[in-house]
Amino acid sequence: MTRLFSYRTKGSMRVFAPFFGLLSLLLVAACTPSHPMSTFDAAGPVAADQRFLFLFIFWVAIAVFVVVEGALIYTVIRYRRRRGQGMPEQVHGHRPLEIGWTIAPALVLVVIAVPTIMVLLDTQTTPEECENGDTEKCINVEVIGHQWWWEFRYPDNGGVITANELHMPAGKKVNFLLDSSDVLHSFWVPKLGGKTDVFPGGGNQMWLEASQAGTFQGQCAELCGISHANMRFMVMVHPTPEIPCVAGRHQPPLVEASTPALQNGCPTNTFDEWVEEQLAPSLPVESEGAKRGEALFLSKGCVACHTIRGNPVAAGKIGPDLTHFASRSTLAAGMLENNPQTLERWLADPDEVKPGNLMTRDAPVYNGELEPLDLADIVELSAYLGSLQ
Ligand code: HEC
Ligand SMILES: [Cu+2]
Repeated sequence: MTRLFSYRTKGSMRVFAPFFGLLSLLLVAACTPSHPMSTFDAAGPVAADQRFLFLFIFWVAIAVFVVVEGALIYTVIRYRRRRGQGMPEQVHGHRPLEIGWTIAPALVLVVIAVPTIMVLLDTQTTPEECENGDTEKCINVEVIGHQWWWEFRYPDNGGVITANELHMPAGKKVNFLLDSSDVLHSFWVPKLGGKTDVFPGGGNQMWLEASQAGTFQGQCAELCGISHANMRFMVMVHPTPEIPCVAGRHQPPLVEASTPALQNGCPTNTFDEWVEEQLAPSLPVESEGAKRGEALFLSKGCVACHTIRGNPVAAGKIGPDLTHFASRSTLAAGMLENNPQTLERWLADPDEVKPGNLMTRDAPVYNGELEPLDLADIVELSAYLGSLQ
């Protein structure tokens, strides 16, 4: 008897083991402690409204499922064929039922439509404060998608231009004017709100507000070419007196170490201080190595694509603005933490970091039109760019 029992258990285990394995794999996949891309971890009113809509519709759908499946199962059992039964009565049409199952789904749709339209109207239109130019309550930021990096311009803040790091104050609305320099992209910061397409020619708009200070991860959400998956960005939400940094809440998604600008994943200065720093011209270059790097930046063709304000020759618009490059925490649209080692790695072979990037394709030192950079060039260029605080 015991033998038979244990034999049986083994047999059924053999059948079920793969299912249990798969189930536990799925469960383990749910354990992401930092979940930087989770739309359920809403950190602002837009994300919270959208999460509410998702959950609301989810539960309405569950209710519909239970009622429909319940009716189905009840009918199948109650009216099943019984022994000795002849052909059941044949009927055609049933007006009250038909009216019922037309009105009921329409009501369900109305119940879903009302909150959906309310949230849509609220999140898809430019907030009044932004249209009035009330910069105490709302700032405008122009977002320009490029293959495969992001440009951010701050017309309400003296015209600051940065790349790959979006800065915003906590607790204030930020209205985004979306434009693309090449193909379709999509602007997405999962914890702050849903994605919006970015068209060449512009025209799309969305707003977000962060109710926590800290760092959030953004990502292009529209397949835009070979390095689409590497088109990320960081959102730095600066603390305010009302919304200070909360220690330990944020795990910086892309930056491991703390930098002077970032402690425990939270910006150390206020948004206005950051703007002031960005508006200031870069400090004059001091060390010999950095000076040689500055000369290389001109002679190696970098100036054709990169702007460094204060340097009249460096006014290129094709690549990211590098004016205060050293103040940025990440490099190459969130691919690497920004430090001298990673910068040298990027300059030695950008394609190794970011396959297909347009700097490798078009910059003369990488595409063979000019002598490639040697190790000394790379170290000096890195010293120069690293001095652009
Ligand atoms: C043909 C235009 C072009 C030239 C010339 C060029 N770059 Fe770039 N550069 C780019 C583009 C485009 C990117 C963005 C790449 C990406 O992230 O996909 C970039 C990115 C960078 C970045 C990273 C910026 C950031 O914010 O992440 C640095 C640093 C940089 N380039 C330095 C240089 C240096 C130094 C030279 C000269 C040796 C140079 N570039 C020449 C187009 C160019
Ligand atoms: Cu993309």
